[in-house]
Amino acid sequence: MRIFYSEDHRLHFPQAELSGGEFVTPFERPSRVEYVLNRLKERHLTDLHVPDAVDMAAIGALLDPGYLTFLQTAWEDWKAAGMAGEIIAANVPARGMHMDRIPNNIDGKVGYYCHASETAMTRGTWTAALSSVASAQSAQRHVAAGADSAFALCRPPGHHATADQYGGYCFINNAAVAAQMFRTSGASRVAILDIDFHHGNGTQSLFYGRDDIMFASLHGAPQDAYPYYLGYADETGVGAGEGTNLNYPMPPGTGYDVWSTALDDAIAKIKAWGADALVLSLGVDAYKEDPISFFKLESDDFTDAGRRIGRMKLPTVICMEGGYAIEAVGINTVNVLEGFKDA
Ligand code: Q9C
Ligand code: ZN
Repeated sequence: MRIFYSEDHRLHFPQAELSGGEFVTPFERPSRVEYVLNRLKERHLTDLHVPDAVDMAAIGALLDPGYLTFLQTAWEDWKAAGMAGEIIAANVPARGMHMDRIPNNIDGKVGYYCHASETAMTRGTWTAALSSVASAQSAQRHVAAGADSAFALCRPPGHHATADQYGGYCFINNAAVAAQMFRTSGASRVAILDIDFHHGNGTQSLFYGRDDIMFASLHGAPQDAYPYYLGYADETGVGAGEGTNLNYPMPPGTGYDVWSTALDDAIAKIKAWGADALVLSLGVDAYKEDPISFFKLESDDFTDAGRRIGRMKLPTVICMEGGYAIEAVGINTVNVLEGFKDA
């Protein structure tokens, strides 16, 4: 399996994440990737490739141009305004306020384009986010050209990012861009399966009204887990997209029995719908030791999950999302890839 990966992810490493009322070292940190790379090497998965140059047009086809300009210029504007620290949203347009008027002031702009203030931006965030989506794009092109699968070792992750908002450690929705590129390269029906612990609110929102891209997500129930305000089971799509959004929210303490039943249901529905390509949003934060999540998957369960997904026998792009029990992130991620390959 070809693996796409860029060192430029290192350029995104804010000093701080707002967590529990204090600033901590971000859970989403560069060393996560080191653990995955080391484990890939241990398991002789060494077909590593630097991604091709980013295809901005393919990103612009899906995301808001004003948002992309904002991401590109935010650091410069923030510094020009005399801000001493990293970019952190301190205000957002809340209930009863204008949702569609973009402030000129950078502090106002940041809140307009952000939905969760735990996520800081720093000097290299834009370059890192572009390198991450470039890996997803190269993986998609490789699969569209005939490979069974490819792994994009994306960092920063993407599934919480919408057309015009960052948050949840995500800036550009890598999996969504890959799915849209599958449509452009000839697939009629593309499914995105999201097994990250957190609901993929960004991916859901991007395709909610569309019948050509199905989204299925297994995640911590929004009553109990970030992103809190989306991810309920009754969110099934709208208009033409009705029936092509599948949410499997699950409560604290959920283990592999219940989780794998949801996975099998999602897989059966994707197959029945007739997907001809798959994008897997691969977070491994459903692991029992994850510091910010509450499912109880064991490392071996990830191998089994990979096998079940591999049995779909669909051309598949696998995009890295979350996973914060850093010592185990490599093992769990590679377990999914190995299960997938051996299916
Ligand atoms: N005190 C992904 O897994 N909330 N994003 C963190 C920590 C945000 C997770 C709370 C979690 C975002 C890609
Ligand atoms: Zn997650």
